[in-house]
Amino acid sequence: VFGQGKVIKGEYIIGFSEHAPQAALTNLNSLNARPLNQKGSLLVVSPFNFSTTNKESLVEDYNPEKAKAVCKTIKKQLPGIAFCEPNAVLSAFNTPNDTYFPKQWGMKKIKAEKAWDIKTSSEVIVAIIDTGVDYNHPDLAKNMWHNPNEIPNNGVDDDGNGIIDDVYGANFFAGTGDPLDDNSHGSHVAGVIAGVSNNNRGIVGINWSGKIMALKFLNSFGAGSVAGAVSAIDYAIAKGAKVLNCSWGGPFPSKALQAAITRAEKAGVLIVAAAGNSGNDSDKNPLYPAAFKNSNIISVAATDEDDNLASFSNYGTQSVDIAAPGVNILSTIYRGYYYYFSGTSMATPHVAGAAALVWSKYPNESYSQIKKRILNTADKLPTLKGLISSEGRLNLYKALTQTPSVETVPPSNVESLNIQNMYTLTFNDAVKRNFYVEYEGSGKTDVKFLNKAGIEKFSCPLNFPDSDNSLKTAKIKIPKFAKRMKGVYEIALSSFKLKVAKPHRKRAARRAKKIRKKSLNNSSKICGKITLSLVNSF
Ligand SMILES: [Ca+2]
Ligand SMILES: [Ca+2]
Ligand SMILES: [Ca+2]
Repeated sequence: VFGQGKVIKGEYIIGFSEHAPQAALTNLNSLNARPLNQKGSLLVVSPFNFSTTNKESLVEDYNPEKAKAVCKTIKKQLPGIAFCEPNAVLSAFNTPNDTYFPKQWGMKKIKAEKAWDIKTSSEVIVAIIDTGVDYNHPDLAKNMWHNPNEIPNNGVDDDGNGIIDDVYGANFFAGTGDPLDDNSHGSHVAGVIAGVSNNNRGIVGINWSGKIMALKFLNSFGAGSVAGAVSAIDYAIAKGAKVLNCSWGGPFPSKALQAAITRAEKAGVLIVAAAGNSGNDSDKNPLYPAAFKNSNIISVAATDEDDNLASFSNYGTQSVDIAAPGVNILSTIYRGYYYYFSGTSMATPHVAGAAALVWSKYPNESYSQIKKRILNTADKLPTLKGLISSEGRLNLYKALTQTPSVETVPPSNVESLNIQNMYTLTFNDAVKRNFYVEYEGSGKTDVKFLNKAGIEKFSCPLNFPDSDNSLKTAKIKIPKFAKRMKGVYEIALSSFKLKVAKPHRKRAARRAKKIRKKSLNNSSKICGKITLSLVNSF
């Protein structure tokens, strides 16, 4: 019972592995259920008086025995159930702190000023899934996202998504289109990500201008449910958000929540999640969504002004990725005010804001490339050694300017990867994929896909159009039939030419020799830097 948290009384979430059979849909009414979501193969419903109210009296301790019994009853009436679980309670991870400091120390710590010499604005939509956002705040209003197909305040659901007048986002706690913050937590997060800057007032956000989508599912006490979080995540995906800030969580390993995270993963969306404020090892006492294994999650711990892990911050070499400033952070709160908050909730938007700024600089990259840029350029700190996987604290300037080498973090489904011309890829599933090559220099090549026996299955042309010194990304134009392939493949770059501006080093020459030896067509000179990365389609 312990460690599984609290649940909403009488509410259950049911998932179907296939589209819900008609019989099940008919039975929804008799169970007093409503569809929560219908995406792809998953239909989630919440039977038994689904309620958007969330008073303390409606919450109870999770009781596995009771849940098991209720789910057994539900399964009898609904065929085709993949899972059944209680609608678990999720909570904001903040620790309000009443000590004032004269400045935003966190921005200095992550080298934001140097980063702002290069880039200050982002076009990437960041969804703040939280207590809402004070969209009237003078330091936030200008940076709010606007739903392009919804006419404000006309009482009509213009874009036909089931929510009336959802202009800045939506409210999945009250079931309306108005995500106005009634707590401050979400507004504080919003200010760190994209507080309006250079306007002679208040604070500066990591993005001086940006697009904040406000999705409220936590109530005025900072509490909400999995059902609300799932709706918010699906809204964000549907409306084109690329980064989701999740400064909340809970101990219940919800399948419905993870399914929503997986839908985001498939849509190429990055989730930045707070590790939690219990001061625990999250590897042993996981909090979700931060501790889910999905490749699109960055889990964030909090550090203080002296680069120590905050006393309240969770850690974990398996489940926590990076640290960011999270103690005495000054930002916007509701009703137009400012205040200092502490928590992994405050560290998380530093990373989400960084992701938006970096992604705006490299708009053709995948979430995994952006994640890699952020994690691999973090400042390694002795205070974080052995505590979190990157052992580092966010460095915005380095994330924006440095390109991490590919050897350190190969894409998860690539079996082996080296900066030569041969790559072995294992595709265990038939998911649609795109391929990108990173390169310096310019030239042309053919990318050949070989099967295990070394027989060429197909070949794709690849152009490297630029000739300056910076790292570029080129998409490999893969024939349609090959986008959903299964099995083990080798990839070869043949007829490969690359002009390199820098003088050749010994290593590059050695590498070139090796590549020539292995190449299918060794007529060309090979040098320069080539990395291949595999990403899911988006
Ligand atoms: Ca609408
Ligand atoms: Ca409208
Ligand atoms: Ca300002």
